[in-house]
Amino acid sequence: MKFTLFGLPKTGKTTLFNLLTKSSLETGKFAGTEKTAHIGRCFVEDRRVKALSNIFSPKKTTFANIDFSDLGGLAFGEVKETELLPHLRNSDGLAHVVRAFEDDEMQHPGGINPVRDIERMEEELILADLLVVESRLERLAKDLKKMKRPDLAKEELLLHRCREILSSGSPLRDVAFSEDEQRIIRGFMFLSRKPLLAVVNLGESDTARLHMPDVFRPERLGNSTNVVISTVSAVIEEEIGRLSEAEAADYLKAYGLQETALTRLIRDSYRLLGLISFFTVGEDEVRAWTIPANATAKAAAGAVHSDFEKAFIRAEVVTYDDFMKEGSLAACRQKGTLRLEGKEYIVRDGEIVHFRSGL
Ligand SMILES: Nc1nc2c(ncn2[C@@H]2O[C@H](COP(=O)(O)OP(=O)(O)OP(=O)(O)O)[C@@H](O)[C@H]2O)c(=O)[nH]1
Ligand SMILES: [Mg+2]
Repeated sequence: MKFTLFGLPKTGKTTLFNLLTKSSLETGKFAGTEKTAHIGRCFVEDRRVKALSNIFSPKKTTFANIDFSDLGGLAFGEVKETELLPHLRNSDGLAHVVRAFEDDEMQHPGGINPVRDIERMEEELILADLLVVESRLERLAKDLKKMKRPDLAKEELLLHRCREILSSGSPLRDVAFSEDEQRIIRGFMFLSRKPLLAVVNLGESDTARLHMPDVFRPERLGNSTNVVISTVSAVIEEEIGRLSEAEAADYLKAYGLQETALTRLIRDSYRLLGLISFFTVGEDEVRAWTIPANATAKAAAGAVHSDFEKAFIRAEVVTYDDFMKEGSLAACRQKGTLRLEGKEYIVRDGEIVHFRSGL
């Protein structure tokens, strides 16, 4: 699963990328914006995995992960034609990094105005998709003159519908397409159909607004669940990152926070992609696995190993909270909180699962 960080120049994309993926790419006020992309892996902080690891003392503890890529800054008007477009198209979700911090040494086009920037970037995504639709429709019209292929006619009809939506200024994100239509649509990798995370990068003294991301939600984005606004201050996160674990915990406590904005941001991206975690535990490894919400136990087994999916017999399942109450799988089995489930069972976030297979 991959998220792409993109946005106007000098909004803090690379700073955030470094924090998310523990990388050390160069950032700076005066560095030129390079038209390049970097990719890195981000581990999904999860206190539950840490707690399980404390109980099992396994040889290895593995967190879930999401990949992030960091693109060079894009000016308004550039998105539809940038050489970085394939990176945007190839990602599962888009993370638009929006500048809300002031800095006299770095100009921001039109002055700092995050709501306007989110809105304008949305227009850019819509426009980029509209151009794809137009050019495909032209091609289809030519082909359909030569031969009457029903599949092409169907595609044309569908693209006419997309054109209408996009030209009215709406994204494709929340449009309900049939399964058949979705198959056709998928190939176009439309930007305005991807889940959107607007990451508002706040100045270090702007901590009050860290708690109110929705003040940055433009009205025209409505209340789509496929758009999440997340606030962070990259500079504060950099400071926290320099502290020891104990100091960081004190810092959070002093501000009455449960977790850092960065941790929340990672969780927001996970949620936006419709992903959940389940855990496998043991002396060898405690591990979080990523599956789509609503995945069956059989599919979850497949995430661990394709052979488990094929030879699936049953899954033993217990919720994280029930497990923590008893402290061991044996005790949960005795209490009856460890359940036996079949292959159609829908695995829920935070469940500890043990697969029984015919291997
Ligand atoms: N004051 C302040 N400065 C920040 C913040 N986030 C980033 N910066 C600074 O802004 C400058 C640019 O940051 P980058 O992370 O390189 O920005 P970018 O969006 O990757 O820039 P381009 O790739 O050139 O578009 C650096 O000097 C950062 O330290 C912030 O939250 N507050
Ligand atoms: Mg950068």
